[in-house]
Amino acid sequence: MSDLQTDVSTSEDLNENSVGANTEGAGTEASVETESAAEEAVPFASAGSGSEVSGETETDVSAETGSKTPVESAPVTDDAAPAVTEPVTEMNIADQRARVDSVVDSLKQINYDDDELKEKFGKYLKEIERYQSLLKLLDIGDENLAQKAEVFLEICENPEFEIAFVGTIKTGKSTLINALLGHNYTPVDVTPETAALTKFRKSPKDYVKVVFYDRQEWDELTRSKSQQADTYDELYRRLNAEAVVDTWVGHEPIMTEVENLEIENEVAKWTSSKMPEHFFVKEVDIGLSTLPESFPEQVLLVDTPGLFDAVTYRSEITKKYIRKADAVFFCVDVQRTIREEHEEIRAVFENASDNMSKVHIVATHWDKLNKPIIENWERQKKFLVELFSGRNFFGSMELAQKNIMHSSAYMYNLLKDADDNMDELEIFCRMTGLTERGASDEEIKSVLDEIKGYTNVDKIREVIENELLAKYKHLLFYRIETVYQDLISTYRKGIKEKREAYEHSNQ
Ligand SMILES: Nc1nc2c(ncn2[C@@H]2O[C@H](COP(=O)(O)OP(=O)(O)O)[C@@H](O)[C@H]2O)c(=O)[nH]1
Ligand SMILES: [Mg+2]
Repeated sequence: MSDLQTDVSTSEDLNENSVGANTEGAGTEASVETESAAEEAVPFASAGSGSEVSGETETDVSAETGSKTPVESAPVTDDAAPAVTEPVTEMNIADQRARVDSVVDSLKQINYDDDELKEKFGKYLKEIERYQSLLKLLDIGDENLAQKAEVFLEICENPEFEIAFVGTIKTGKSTLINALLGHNYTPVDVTPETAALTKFRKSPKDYVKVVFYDRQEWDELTRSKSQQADTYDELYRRLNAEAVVDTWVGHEPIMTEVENLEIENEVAKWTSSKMPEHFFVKEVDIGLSTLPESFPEQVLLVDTPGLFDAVTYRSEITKKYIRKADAVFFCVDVQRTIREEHEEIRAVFENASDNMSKVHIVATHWDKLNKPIIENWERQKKFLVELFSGRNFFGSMELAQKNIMHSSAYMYNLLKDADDNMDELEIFCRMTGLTERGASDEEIKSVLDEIKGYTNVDKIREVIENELLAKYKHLLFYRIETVYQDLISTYRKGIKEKREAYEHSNQ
């Protein structure tokens, strides 16, 4: 991995006494476990109000375009279809067709509690069925079509709006999510071996649900281990994980209702690299009763495992996930970005080509810059804006300027228990010139609000509230629409090719 960033101070330049120099591993110590912290936290207090959301929905549904698909243009020719042009065997065709049929069948089973969604999907379903019958008449089928139908099905089954936090391991994704949620629900500073997707959602009751790999996924994962997976292998041996592989691989998901303040312990039970179980956990789903009423239940905040895992299958899960996320907060270390990250960021933008503004780049560990407040963030931001304003990224300086943000979730969390963290806060204040050397606790306390503003966490929460939560239905429908249109155009293409082949053979 090569450091592309040369513009700002490296960690060696940092003052020995700087906060950054001694925070590595300090996250867990700083974790907030007291009741008062949970009470104090007001996560997403002003999340998009219900009325706003339904307002969005109305306009959005009227933007319906699915029904305009000109089915008439498709040739409902006679049944006797000649041999298929693609190199697909008859078995294959039957197979694909059965898959798409089962997609359509499953679509019919879905119970939507939202009338508008129901109506919209009802229309889509009819359209897809029409195409399906055409395909049957014309004897058409291919892998591509089946895949697209499955993508569509997946979204229909789970019309959820997912906000993914992604990045290299230890860039502070978990710390940031905890800060945004106002409490430490997941352990930070986990080793790279802990590699489960963690999803947070609003729920009437607090719960932790653990999902395990199935046998096929597990076999693929094991096969995908790269040469660098020594640490993984060693830990696997040390924890004697092989002894429990048959217990957990393919195990039914385990759902446990817990007290809100017990969530972190429950999650650690399954994801801590001290336990053999963590190897087999694919996903952790956390329900939070503490999110405000206005936080839509269909919106998920998702903490993803590090992107560059020696177990390729695990990074692949993350990458796939990012590509389908509705919004992405890509966390990079404020001091350096690496080439692999750039490539992944580019891939994120490729997938967001319909709406680049759904992507945010968060430069974490802002407090570790030598002079974060005074000058280095401005310089670093300029560097990042130039790097990511090009065609493959934000596409404009304005959007890059707006969507590249810094954060210091670690400092933000320290502030919640300021009394217990005066020493570290004093170092930060001195380093940044907020207070003089030897400042009293009172003086330090007088600048805590200022520091909170600098950590930028409230700003990031505001962005989530105003740009995502308030508009999620609109954005979600848009995605469904896009996938649907893609599926329909694949149907049409298949039919067109068939017609051409048919006409050709009749000439
Ligand atoms: N100084 C500082 N440390 C941070 C910051 N964010 C996270 N950390 C620390 O970086 C380490 C990794 O953080 P974590 O959230 O587990 O990273 P993840 O692997 O991306 O989820 C922990 O020790 C955190 O306390 C930050 O903004 N500033
Ligand atoms: Mg993490």
